Amino acid sequence: MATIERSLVIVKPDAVQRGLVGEIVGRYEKRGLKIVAMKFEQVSEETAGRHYGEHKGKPFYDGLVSYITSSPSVLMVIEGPDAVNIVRTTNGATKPGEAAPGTIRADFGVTIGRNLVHASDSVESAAREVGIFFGDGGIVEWNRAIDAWIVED
Ligand code: IDP
Ligand code: MG
Repeated sequence: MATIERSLVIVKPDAVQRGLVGEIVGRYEKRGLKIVAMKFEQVSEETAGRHYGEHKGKPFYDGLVSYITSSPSVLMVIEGPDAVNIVRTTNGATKPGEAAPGTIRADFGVTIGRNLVHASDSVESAAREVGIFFGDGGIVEWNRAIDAWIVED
């Protein structure tokens, strides 16, 4: 059986402003992933700088920080077998124009600068990003009654 992983997911400000929170969160739930943390918050510049530290110095960095801090986001930790890869394939390619139909970024987006969602790109990034947003707690360990119908033993 695949390893259980966690991914830090952000439903970004454009998705919140457009009223797509339910639609987007529902896609992760329906795929079979499990929510273990969730909060609604306007990300500060300091937190955005830590989260997107790998992009500092890139031409799009300032725009990225002002986008992510411009309005509230939904921050989540999502858990499941291969969760890092499964969340990223649910989100689709970074550029909506290159994202496969049926993915969040293809179905709701047209431009890279408003691509609706973030997800960790590796187990190591997930650990770092979960620490940034949920280092003070907020992760709930819980048993989901239908798990046996989603994940085999
Ligand atoms: P990812 O979100 O698919 O992991 P990254 O390359 O890590 O993609 O970039 C982080 C975020 O930075 C993207 O989701 C997007 O919001 C933004 N971004 C990346 N490249 C560009 C760009 O060329 N123009 C504007 N925004 C960009
Ligand atoms: Mg990334």
